[in-house]
Amino acid sequence: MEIDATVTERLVSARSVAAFTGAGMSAESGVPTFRDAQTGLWQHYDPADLATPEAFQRDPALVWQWYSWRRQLVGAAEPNAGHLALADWASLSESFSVVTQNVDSLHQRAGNDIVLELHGNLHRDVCSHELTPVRDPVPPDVEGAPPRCPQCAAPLRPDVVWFGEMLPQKTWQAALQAAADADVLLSIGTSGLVQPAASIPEVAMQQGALVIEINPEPTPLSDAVALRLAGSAAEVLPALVRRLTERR
Ligand code: BJW
Repeated sequence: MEIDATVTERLVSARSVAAFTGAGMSAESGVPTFRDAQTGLWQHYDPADLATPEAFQRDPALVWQWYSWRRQLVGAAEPNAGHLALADWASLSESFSVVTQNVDSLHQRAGNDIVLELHGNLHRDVCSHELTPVRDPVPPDVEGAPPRCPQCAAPLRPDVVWFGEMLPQKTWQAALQAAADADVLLSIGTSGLVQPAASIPEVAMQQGALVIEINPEPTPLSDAVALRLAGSAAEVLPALVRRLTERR
C-alpha cells in the first residue's frame, strides 16, 4: 500500500478522525451490499417494493418478512478485520466518530462507542404510526405479518430510514459536526449515491480535512479525495492502523 510521508504525518498528527461507512464495510462479514453487480440486494429486489413507506403501506407482511430475513443474516454476522481496525484506531485517537449508513450494529459490536447511525438500526422496531418504540407488541393474527402496537394497533416496522423519509435529525446534525470537526475523514465502502448522507465527505473536505476513500471500485467521490486506496475494508484498514502504530 503506497502512502506518502505527508499523508502518514497527517494521519499520525490528526486530533479528530471520522469514519464514514457504507454497506461495503460489512461485505466481508457476509452482509450483502445494495448496489454491487451480482451480489447487491437491489440486483434481486426492487427498492420501491421494499424500502419505501408506500411499499410498507401496500404490503406490510412482504416488507416485514424481507427485513426479518435480513435481521437473521446480520444477526449471524461478525465484525470483520476492518471493523476491528476502526475500533483500534479509535483507541489510539483523541476523538474518533463513526458515521454509518449501515443498520447492522457491527461497529458497536467491534468496540466503537461513538457510532452515528444515519439510516437507523435493523434490530429495533417502532410503531409505524407514532414512530416510537413499543413495549409488549401484540402478536400478528396472520403468520408473517408484523406484530401490532398495543396502543394504536398500527403494525410495527423496522426503525430504518426508507427512501423519501427524513434522517433522524439529531444524529444528522451530530454527523455534520463530526465531519466539520474532522482533521481526517475516511470514506469506506459506500457508493456515495444516496443523499443526504453522501454529502458528509464533502462537508469534511470543505473544512480542510484530509479525505481518504477506501473502496475496491471508483465512486463519484474518487476524483475529489486526497487519497484513494483501492482495496477492501478488511485488507486496507488493518494495514493503515499498522502504519499508524509503527509511526507513533
Ligand atoms: C466495498 C467492499 C469491501 C464492496 N470493502 N468497499 C434524486 C437526486 C438526489 C436525491 C434524490 C433523488 N431522488 C430521491 C432522492 C433522495 C433519496 C436518494 O438519495 N436517492 C438516490 C438513490 C437517487 N434519499 C432519500 O430519500 C433520503 N431521505 C431524504 O432525502 O429525505 C429528505 C426528503 C424527505 C421527504 C421528501 C423528499 C426529501 C433517505 C435515504 C434512505 C436510504 N435508505 C437505505 C435503506 C436503509 C434501510 C435498509 O437497510 O434496508 O439505506 S437505501 C440503501 O442505500 C441503504 C444504504 O445505507 C444506502 C447507501 O448505500 P451504500 O452503503 O453506499 O451501499 P452501496 O451498495 O450503494 O455501495 C457499496 C459500496 O461498497 C460500493 O461502492 C462497493 O464498491 C463497495 N464495496 N465491497 C470496501 N469489501
